[in-house]
Amino acid sequence: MPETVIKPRVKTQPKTERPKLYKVILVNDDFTPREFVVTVLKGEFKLSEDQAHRVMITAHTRGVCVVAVFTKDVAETKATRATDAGKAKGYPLLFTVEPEE
Ligand code: NFA
Repeated sequence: MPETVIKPRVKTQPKTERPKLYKVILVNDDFTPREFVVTVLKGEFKLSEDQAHRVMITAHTRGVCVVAVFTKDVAETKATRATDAGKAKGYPLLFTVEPEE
């Protein structure tokens, strides 16, 4: 009687493409009012009052703070809109974008 040959089933991992993520960074300055920074963080990044205040204070004391990560397009759009909100009021408020490691 011929022996039974068991064929190993090798599972191939389905490849899921993950988009690169980009950090939006809040940069401190000496002129933009704290409350305005909080308002922009809540409006543009949908942070709660609490989260927005923490991010603002972190940037204020350390110089910069990561606000959130997004795909490239979304990060750039939000950083630009948030920076423009400050510009419209004559503030030097700045949000930058950098790739995540
Ligand atoms: N440093 C600003 C102030 O004391 C507040 C601020 C925080 C501005 C974070 C920009 C970013 N009014």
